[in-house]
Parts: sequence; C-alpha cells; structure tokens
Amino acid sequence: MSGKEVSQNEVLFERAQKTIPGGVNSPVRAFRSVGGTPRFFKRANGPYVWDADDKRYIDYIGSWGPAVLGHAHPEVIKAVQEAAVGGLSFGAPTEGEIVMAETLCEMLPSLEQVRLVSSGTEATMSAIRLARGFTGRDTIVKFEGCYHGHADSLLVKAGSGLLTFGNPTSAGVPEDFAKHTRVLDYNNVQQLHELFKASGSSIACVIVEPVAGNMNLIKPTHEFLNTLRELCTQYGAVLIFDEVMTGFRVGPQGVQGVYGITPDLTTLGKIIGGGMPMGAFGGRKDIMACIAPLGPVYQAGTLSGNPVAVAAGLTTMCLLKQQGFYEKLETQTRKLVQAFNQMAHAHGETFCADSIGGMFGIYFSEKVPTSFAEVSASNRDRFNKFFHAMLDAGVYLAPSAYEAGFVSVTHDDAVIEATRVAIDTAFSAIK
Ligand code: KE4
Repeated sequence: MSGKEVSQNEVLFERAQKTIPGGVNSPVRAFRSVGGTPRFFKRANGPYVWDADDKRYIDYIGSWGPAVLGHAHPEVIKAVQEAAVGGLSFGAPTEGEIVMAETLCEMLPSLEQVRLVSSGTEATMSAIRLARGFTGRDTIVKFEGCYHGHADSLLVKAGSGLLTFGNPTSAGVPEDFAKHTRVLDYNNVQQLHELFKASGSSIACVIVEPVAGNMNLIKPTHEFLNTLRELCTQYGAVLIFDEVMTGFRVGPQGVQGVYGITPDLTTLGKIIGGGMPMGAFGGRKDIMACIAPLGPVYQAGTLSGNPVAVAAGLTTMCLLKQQGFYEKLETQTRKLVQAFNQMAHAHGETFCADSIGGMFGIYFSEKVPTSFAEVSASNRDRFNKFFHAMLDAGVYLAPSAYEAGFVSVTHDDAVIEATRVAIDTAFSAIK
C-alpha cells in the first residue's frame, strides 16, 4: 500500500467506533496497550491471517488459543457445515453433547462429570458459585496477574495487606462482592500458608491459572501447586484449575497432566470449542451433584452444548488426540523460542523467551519472570516497539506485553524460518 493510500484497517476502526464501544468487542483487541490501529481480519487459514488491506501475517494468537490445529482446518469446517444444515440450536439435549462430555472425561481423568457452557467466563463464574454452594463458604482466593474472565468476583486486585479484603479492578463491581475475594502473589508459598492458617475454614475455593498466560507466560513451581493441593485438601476448600487457556494447549491432559496434580474442579474453553463459542466446568462427582437440576446451585445457558459448537469442538478434540500431535506442537514451539533467543542474542537485546507445550512468552528482561512483579518490571516500551516492527515484518503477536503467544501444528519449519527472518528484521528496525 503506497504512503498516500489510507489503510482499510483505519477506515474500519474509525467506522467501528461509531457503534461499538472502543470499536471492538473485547478490549485487548483495541491495541490500547501497544498503540496504533488494530488490524481487522478478513480471513485466516493455517498459520496465516489476512487484514483489511489483504496483508498476510503469520499469526501467533490463534484467536487467543483455539486455533491449535491452524485456522479453518478443513475437517472442522466440514463438521460445522454439516451440523449447521441440521439446525443451529435446539435448546434441548442432543447425543453430541453426551459424546463431548464423554470425550472430555476420557481425556481429563479429574473430570468425573462436566457441564458445557458458551465461554470461559461462564465456566469460571459457574465453578466459583458451585464451590461456594458445595462448601457453604463465601471467601475465594485468586492470584495477582491471573485472569479468569470478567465475572464480578474475579475482577479484584490485592488489598493493602495479605489478610485485607480485595478491591475491585473494574467499575461496577460492588465492594461487597470484592471483599470476599483474597488476592495473593503467584508462586508465593508463604502467603498461602499464612492465609490458610488465618482463614482456611472460611475459604470456599482457590482458583488458579496452573500455568499463567494472562500476565504473559508464567510457570508455577512444583512447590506452589503441591502446596495449593495440600492446603485445599486440609481445609476442605475446592481447588479449581482454570485451564481455559492451558487445557489441551500445554499437553493432552493440560497442566494437571504435566504437573501431576488433581484439582477438584477444572474450567475449560477455547480449544474445546475449536473456534466456536464453548466453555466447560467439571470435576468431582460429589461437587457436580450440587448443580441444578440435581442440586441447589443454579446454572443455565440457552446455547450451552449447541450442535454447531459441539461439532467444531468434537472434531478438534479427535484431531488433537492423534499420535504425535503434542510432540509436533511442542517441537515447533521450541524452535520458535530458539529463533527468538538466537536473534535477540545476535542483536544484543536484553530479552528472553520461554514455552510450555504450544504456548510461549517473550520478555524484554534479563531472565524469565516467575511472578507478576517480575513480569511487570520487564521493558514494556521495548516490547511495544518490537510488536509494531514485527507487525510491519508480517508477524502478528499478542498486542500486549502481558499476554502469552500460541503456536499451531501448521507452523511448520518454513513458517518458523520466515518468523526468524522477521525477528531479525524487527530487532534491526528498533536498534
Ligand atoms: P472467555 O470468557 O474470554 O471465553 O474466557 C475467559 C478466560 C478465562 N480463563 C482464562 C485462563 C483465560 O485466559 C480467559 C480468556 N483469555 C483472554 C486472553 N488473555 C481472552 C482474550 C480476550 O479477553 O479477548
């Protein structure tokens, strides 16, 4: 596009802001963290997306995780088309939902029963209500930097001291809601012991991203997850692994399979819908027995388990169960991380990168961060310059220094090599 031509992305962004708040239907898409004009996608296929100017990018967001097979996988598209001609939604049970539930319970041993919903937020909101109903307790625990969707109880940041009440991170969340949420530091075992010692008998649940992906990629220590499991068991609190992002992303059994920890409840989303609106929560049968219509904890959804989303999800789950899928996904992700680190070293950048399974983090810092405070200390301005240089070089990274990146099995060696070239170009451009 020559200098004088106006980008269609700018035209669309201008128009979108007239009828959609901020011009987007989810805040992170607005590029507010990195500046500039968001790219409006026209289509996607495999590892690529095309924007409104028909510029092609190698995509490392993959719709924030779902596109683990690559965009528009032909078998998923075919399954959706076939389901759609049979009707889009019935508001009545279908056999497909049973197959989906059976598949999830087969793949995740901690799931004795599971309920399908339409988003990750619905899954975590329902799991929190279920834990409160099961235990009869009000207090929930989360961790700074972890995001679990936008339910009121979860839009809370740490109070001034460990034992003080949480404070809302969003307008519209009443203090009375936030005060039931305690916010601790991720990977801080001492804080866990202190809080449980002081208030353990009032804690309904702990919800955690067992590998964090919403403050960039931050891995847990084994001690942190083991202590969470031990204290929840000791005090009768429900341990919820929020695997909306990590479920079937970091491995065939999510983080619980990698670290060998069995949560009481697991929340899922993204990949299980194959790109269609789908979430789920499930776990111990005695806890799930409290959910309506069996028990007193109400939860519902018009489009829960709808046939089109189930068709996309089921086809995706069947494909990722194939022999060698995760070995290939992890190998390609490691090659990407190696390319980032090699190019950064060659350019003398203060930079590092890390990965687990098919998700990765890039950090403008000396070492890979292990907490929200450490990742917050990384050089965000340097990231923002790099983000735009990579965009110019045809690579689409997450538009925030505090987000993880995602690889698909269609990111083959040629795509990784093209990314390496773009990384070299981008580091040269921001010298
Ligand atoms: P949704 O309601 O967006 O489907 O899921 C909420 C959610 C819950 N739990 C975890 C661990 C999540 O990562 C998410 C959503 N992830 C963000 C990515 N940072 C979605 C992107 C967005 O908000 O637009």
